[in-house]
Amino acid sequence: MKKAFLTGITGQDGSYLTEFLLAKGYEVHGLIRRASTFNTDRIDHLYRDFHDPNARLFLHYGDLNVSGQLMDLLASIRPDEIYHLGAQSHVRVSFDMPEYTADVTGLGTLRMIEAIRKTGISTRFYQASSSEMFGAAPPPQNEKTVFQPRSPYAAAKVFSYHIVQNYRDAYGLYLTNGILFNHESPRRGETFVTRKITRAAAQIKLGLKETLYLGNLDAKRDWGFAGDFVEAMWLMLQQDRPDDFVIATGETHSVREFTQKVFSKLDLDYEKHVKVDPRYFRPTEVDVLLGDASKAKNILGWEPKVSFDQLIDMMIDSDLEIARKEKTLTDAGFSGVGGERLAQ
Ligand code: NAP
Ligand code: G4F
Repeated sequence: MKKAFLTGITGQDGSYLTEFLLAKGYEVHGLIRRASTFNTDRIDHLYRDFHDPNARLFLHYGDLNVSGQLMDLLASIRPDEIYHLGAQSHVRVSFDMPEYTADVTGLGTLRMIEAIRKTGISTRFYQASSSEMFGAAPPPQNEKTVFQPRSPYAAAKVFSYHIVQNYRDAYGLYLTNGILFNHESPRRGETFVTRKITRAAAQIKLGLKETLYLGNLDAKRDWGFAGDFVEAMWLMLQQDRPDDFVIATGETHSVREFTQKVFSKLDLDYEKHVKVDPRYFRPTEVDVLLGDASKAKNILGWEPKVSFDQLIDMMIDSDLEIARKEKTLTDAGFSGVGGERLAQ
């Protein structure tokens, strides 16, 4: 039985990848941070009590800013494949917490690959690189496009990308960069724009909320489905030699277009409910991301399966279900829908 070790297992991608690997027969180990409340919602449906002899999913406490423990975990688990997904992954937040972002999102990668080098284990490593690294580079972007990072998050990811390449060349380790364009799902964090929109639109539809505050509506992104993208991560580690791949849909849409589509699918007029609040603007913005994933198509045989419209429908359906439950509770006087906590 192959063993995989995932950082970021509690995140959006971690949950889809865990499902995928368990279905392929892997034993899966995941790094989680200790929190005062459980933060395993996205993987709870996959978890079996570890006393069960058939359990194949195991969680371990740790943090990307503590290197010794990462080393101990790798030495004891000895995974065949490592998927390094853990990161402070919010671009807007990286302007509020630049040093923390550089530490976790940048140095965290170095700590992981140093742990591989120092323990001497034989393993394959996937680095969650990002289209955000392209920044101001004109579209379409591919593996040959020169990075022009526009945020502390992007700068940290560029560091990780290069240190992965350097360790590959210097020490002959199997380390791969997947440069993934934005990918979304019903499990997307609620402060990323797509989920923020589908979540609020569903609440507005059910009368739980009146207004959605957004930032820059003109930014364009190449949005795919997270479930499709995790398959590409796995395919990358099945190749004979490590390499770097762009994963994208090859379509781009503006935040305005996404918003309008979501609201109109719910028979709502977005102009009546959406207000622009400059607090959501970023000090520097990435205007257009549009990926060219032809290398992945040729070498990995990877192509996206879920279309832009199907992705939106999937997210609306799920958020309507959540909003219906909230309405039941609100009508019974148990809770209300809270307001915005921070500008994200
Ligand atoms: P996500 O939902 O924000 O998940 C991030 C994960 O990292 C969570 O499990 C989080 O744990 C963990 N984490 C954060 N800080 C940590 C720390 N100090 N120590 C250990 N774990 C830590 O992100 P995602 O959307 O799944 O993305 C996965 C990876 O791909 C990230 O590296 C992201 O930057 C990158 N990426 C994402 C996209 C995209 O569109 N989704 C595109 C390109 C690249 P908690 O649950 O405890 O917070
Ligand atoms: O959904 P977003 O926050 O995603 P962003 O910044 O593109 O980053 C995501 O994708 C990257 C891949 O390119 C990942 F590496 C990263 O980890 C993350 O998953 O914002 C998308 C766009 C931006 O241009 C932003 O300015 O939407 C715009 N936007 C407009 N109003 C907003 C809002 N973004 C957020 N989060 N909240 C708003 O109210």
